[in-house]
Amino acid sequence: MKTQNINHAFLDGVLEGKYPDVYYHFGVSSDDPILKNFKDVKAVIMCGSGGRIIEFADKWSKMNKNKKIYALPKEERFVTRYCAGVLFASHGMGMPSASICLQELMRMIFFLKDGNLDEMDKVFWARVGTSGGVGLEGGTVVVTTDGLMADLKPYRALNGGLGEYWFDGRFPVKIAQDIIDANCDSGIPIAMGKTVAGNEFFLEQFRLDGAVCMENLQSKMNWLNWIHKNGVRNIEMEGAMMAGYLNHWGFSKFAMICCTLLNRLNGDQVTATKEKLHTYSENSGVVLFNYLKKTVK
Ligand code: R2B
Ligand code: URA
Repeated sequence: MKTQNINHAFLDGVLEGKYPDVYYHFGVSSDDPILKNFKDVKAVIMCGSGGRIIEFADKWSKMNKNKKIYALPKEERFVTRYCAGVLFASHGMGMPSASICLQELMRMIFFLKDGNLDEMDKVFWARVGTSGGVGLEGGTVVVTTDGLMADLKPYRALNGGLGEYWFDGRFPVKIAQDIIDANCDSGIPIAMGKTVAGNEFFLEQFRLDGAVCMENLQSKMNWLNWIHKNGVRNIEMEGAMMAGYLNHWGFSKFAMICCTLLNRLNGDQVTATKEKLHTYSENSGVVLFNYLKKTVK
């Protein structure tokens, strides 16, 4: 791994057996025997919805000779499945929720790989999700190159002195390109580009259809045109944090694959039919699995 901002002060004691690590939101601790089955994990796949995680794990099991699917018992926060080297976990909506999921999963990977940096770095991370397209019609899949906040700066969080920690929002471009290459025959429209993570579906995505609306058509279009001009191709709610935290530890293999549900240059409401929305979200799953089957053996 390139950098090593790993929280050794806490995590080394877990490896030394001084105390277990409690992955509270997943309902397990590092000393739970179920985790022994996850040791061979090669990829961690996250998406917003728990139902989708169950579908992904079923699909992956079918692609791998019906290998056994393990479930973590607590599902009121995140739904988790493990099958054939892949850990699937839902993260809910938005960075506050997804950051809890990601932090506990990073700690879990550290424990599962005994803190071995080379083994940890072999793990591939992905978020698969939905998004609003910027200049792209619904159904296009965007593979992200940079995860930015609505001001086109990377993810930040307040520090103890109430200044800010800044994180690196870049996604490894080689992985993004490999994902696109693995899908050149899929027939699915795919684009590569920057992605904005809004801290809100309505306000920080500058919609005019929220219960609370602070924008007008002109300020919304100014923002959309500005981000488009700067290479942003879609808007979602987690990617800037995800890249920031994975870069912080120095992971080198991660990606975000999001289908677009609408073109935000043409409106705010998600009006596609249920069938269309299903196809759109299937698209991002197909793009992921075409890559996984080539890389996770
Ligand atoms: C995409 O879709 C969700 C909001 O509808 C959010 O989690 C995201 O990033
Ligand atoms: N998810 C988002 O966060 N924004 C959209 O416009 C669509 C899906």
